[in-house]
Amino acid sequence: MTDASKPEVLILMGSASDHEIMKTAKDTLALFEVSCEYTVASAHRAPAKVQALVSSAKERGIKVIIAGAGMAAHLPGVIASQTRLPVIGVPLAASLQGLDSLLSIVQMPGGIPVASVSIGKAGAKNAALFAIEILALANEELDARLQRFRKEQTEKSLAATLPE
Ligand code: RP5
Repeated sequence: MTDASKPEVLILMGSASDHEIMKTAKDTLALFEVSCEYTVASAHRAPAKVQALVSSAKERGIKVIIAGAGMAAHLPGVIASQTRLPVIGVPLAASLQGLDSLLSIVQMPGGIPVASVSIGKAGAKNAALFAIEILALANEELDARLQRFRKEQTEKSLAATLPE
C-alpha cells in the first residue's frame, strides 16, 4: 500500500517501556499496509536524537508524527515545536493512571498544536487511524480501506450477542 522503503508515518516514544502500548499504533498501521519508522527518542534523555529525527522528517517523506509518552509527557510538544507536520500525542499510563500525561499533551499553550488521543492502547490505535485518515486525504486506495474498516466495525457491532 505505501512504499516500505519510504515510510510516511514516524512513531516515537519516550522510553522502551512505552513499546508494549505503542506497538498497537504500529500494528494498526500495518493492518492498512502503511509503513512507519518506529523508535525510542526521549525528549529529556536524548534530545539530540529527537531533533535529528524530527528536523529531517519532512525531507524523508514523513507526513504525520505519532508520539507516545508518559508522566511529564513533553515529547509531543517538543516535537511539534520543531516541525509543521501534524503531531498526534498518545498519553501513556506510566503513573497517575495516565492523567498526568493526558494533561501534559492536551494542554498545549496556543500557537503550537498537538492533537491528543485517549490514554493507552485505545489512544495508540486511534492515533494510527487518525494518521491514516490524514494520509487518506491524498490516497484513494487508503480511503477505500478505511471505508471497509468502518463498515466491518459497524457490522461486528450490530452482530454482537450478549450472554443470557
Ligand atoms: C516518559 O517517562 C516515557 O515516555 C515513559 O512513559 C515514562 C517512564 O520512562 P521509564 O522510566 O520507564 O524509562 O519519558
